[in-house]
Amino acid sequence: MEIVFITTNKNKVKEITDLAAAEAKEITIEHLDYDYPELQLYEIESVARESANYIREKRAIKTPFFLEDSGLLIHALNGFPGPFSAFVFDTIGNEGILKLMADKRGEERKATFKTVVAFCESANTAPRLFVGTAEGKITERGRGAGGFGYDPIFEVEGKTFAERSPEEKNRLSHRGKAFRKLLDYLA
Ligand code: ITT
Repeated sequence: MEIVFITTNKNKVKEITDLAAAEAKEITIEHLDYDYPELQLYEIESVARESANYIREKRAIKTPFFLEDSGLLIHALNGFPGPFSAFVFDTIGNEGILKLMADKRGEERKATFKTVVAFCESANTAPRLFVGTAEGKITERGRGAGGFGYDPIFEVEGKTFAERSPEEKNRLSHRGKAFRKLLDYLA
């Protein structure tokens, strides 16, 4: 089975193709670098669903396809940056987040990384959503050279995602969990 993964983010493509190669040999991921207009909605689920609806209404893209929207939700900041994670990363970046968190200690540094995969079997079927979350905390400073985006400041079980191998990150990550739910559904 061949599925199209729509994203502009090459790091996501690498993680998803690694996962599919390791866990679902019968599935081939075909990457489509299509920059759909991403709506600024207040829930990551809504962003993923409406992006998939936009694409299926265009009817220009082969099915089945999926896309995903991810975001970092910092508990002490009431879920910020959440659905605005891409804009915040491009504007204030990890250094800006660390500054916002400067007076936060212990439990106050808790955060959730979330991925919502939206899968469309055909242009006529509504997107089906698969959610994956990773619970962690915001570090005091960036650590590690792997991964991408917020990985150096997001710590799970003692290490940041940027300090982990790609396999370890995929085992623990929001994206790994959401994508494995899609694989279970397809199986
Ligand atoms: P597409 O929408 O084209 O898929 P994007 O990079 O815009 O690509 P998102 O909106 O889902 O993707 O990402 C929101 C932000 O969160 C963006 O700055 C990413 O770099 C970052 N991000 C997403 N997944 C991440 C991960 O696993 N680890 C660290 N940062 C991540």
